[in-house]
Amino acid sequence: MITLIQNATKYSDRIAVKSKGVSYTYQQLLYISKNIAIELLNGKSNLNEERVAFLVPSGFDYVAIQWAIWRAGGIAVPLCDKHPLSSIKYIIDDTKSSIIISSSEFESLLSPLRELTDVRFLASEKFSNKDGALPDISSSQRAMILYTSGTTGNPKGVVTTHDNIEAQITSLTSSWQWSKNDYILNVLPLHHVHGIVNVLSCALWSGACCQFLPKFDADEIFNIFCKNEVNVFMAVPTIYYKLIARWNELVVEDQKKITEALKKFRLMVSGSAALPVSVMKNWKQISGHDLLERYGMTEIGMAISNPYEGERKPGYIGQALSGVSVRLTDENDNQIEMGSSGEIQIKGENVFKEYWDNSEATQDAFTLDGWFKTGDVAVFENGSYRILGRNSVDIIKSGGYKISALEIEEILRSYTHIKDCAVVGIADEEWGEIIGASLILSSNEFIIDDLKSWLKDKLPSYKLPRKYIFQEDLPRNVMGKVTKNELKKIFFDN
Ligand code: MCA
Ligand code: AMP
Repeated sequence: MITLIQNATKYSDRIAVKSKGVSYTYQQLLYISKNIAIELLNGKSNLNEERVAFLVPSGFDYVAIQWAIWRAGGIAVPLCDKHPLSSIKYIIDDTKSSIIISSSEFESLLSPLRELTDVRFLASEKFSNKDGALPDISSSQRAMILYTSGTTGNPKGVVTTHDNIEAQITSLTSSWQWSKNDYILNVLPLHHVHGIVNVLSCALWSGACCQFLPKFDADEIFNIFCKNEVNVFMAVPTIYYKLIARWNELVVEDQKKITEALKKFRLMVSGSAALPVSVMKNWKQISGHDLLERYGMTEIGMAISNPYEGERKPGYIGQALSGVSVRLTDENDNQIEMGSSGEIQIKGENVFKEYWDNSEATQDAFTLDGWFKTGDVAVFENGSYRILGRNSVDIIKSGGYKISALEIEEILRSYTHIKDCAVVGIADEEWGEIIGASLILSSNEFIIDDLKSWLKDKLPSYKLPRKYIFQEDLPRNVMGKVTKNELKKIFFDN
């Protein structure tokens, strides 16, 4: 049984979702998702974990399709509308999706995929009312695959079961005191845990309302806030940075109106990347709120959080969430002494089941006694965890997105005039990090604008390098390995 969906029957007349100015009740969500589920089943009694990829804008259709896939026994594979076709095709091939659902605006983007045999293509606008029975779904069944960048090779599919997702939801709804009277604005992309679990699913679990804004727009967000309906907001630090910058540009009268609305909020959360202390302070001045910073990862949902009640310490991520076990370890996976720094390792029902079709990566991700190795390094001091960095310089966090330097390097090296390259994250106030690429050219016919337009078909906008330098050779150690920390300094000085 999928408790999230079962729960909805308790709230039938309440508003579940608002999108494009239309309100949908829980009853409508249940009715429409059932119709779609029956269409997906197409005469079968259960999809039995078939993968269903879907590309629709964030809004009611997204939620109805996600629930329909779950109700039909499928695994939901949300695609990202910012991805070029090559990234989308990679996910569809990797998951061996048997059904692709898309809305009309993505029809032409996806049209080259129509040559794939054994895949049913469905248009999200064309679902009709159908009668039929839905299968019983076991909560241990696989529910979702989200793609995440790693330190090796291509992005990996993170598989969570309904039990995993439920554990992630209940830990947050209890810790942050969600209730049916809450109303959240969802401005986050819906192919990551932050937007899917922390915002959408926690709201629907609680009988609350989730309003969608498909494209980030600071003015539009402030307009919605000033209607005094929204009382919970969650975003990445870059979004708070952008909201602060926009607020500072407004006339005093508009600033006051926004501040008055924000002061009435119940909760404002920041996560997915380190929250700069300056952003926390500036937002407090504007909104009166101490942002609640928490720490999570695609593989584990949320693990550590500042308290809902009690002091939210700037620069700290807080304490273990309920139901989540956290420890810090040395390089041999031994728990370290209090006050020393070590890798964050996690255990609990919240932790994912496996990397899709990649048992080797799954095995490598866990210790022998079953702890998930996050790769993040932290220290526990004065009752709170503080993140110090990551084990790998090859992981970049930009705008809240996790990006693999190696993935970008591999693509750059396949460009005609590039002999070698190295990619690093460069510290940036607004984006957390921006992507820097050092290029070693193999010919003087290289034109940077040609490279930039070539890359647009290969990478989503958030993975594009923003700074380029050109070198005769990359900085290397005696073993010949590129010294990325040195390269970071070179970018910094340029
Ligand atoms: C876009 N631009 C950038 C970047 N992205 N510049 C530098 N670095 C970047 N990463 C530039 C574009 O080129 C463009 O420039 C301008 O910014 C606007 O681009 P656009 O694509 O329209 O960006 P946006 O819509 O304003 O997006 C910014 C954003 C977005 C809203 C902060 O990045 C976002 O939604 N981030 C959230 C990601 C997220 O949810 N992560 C959670 C995953 P020009 O105007 O010059 O052309 S982590 C997770 O789920 C775990 C579990 C967790 O802990 O939460
Ligand atoms: P993702 O794999 O996209 O889910 O990103 C997870 C990563 O985001 C974590 O491994 C951390 O490196 C980073 N992260 C998430 N929340 C925070 C936070 N509050 N402070 C610092 N880093 C964070």
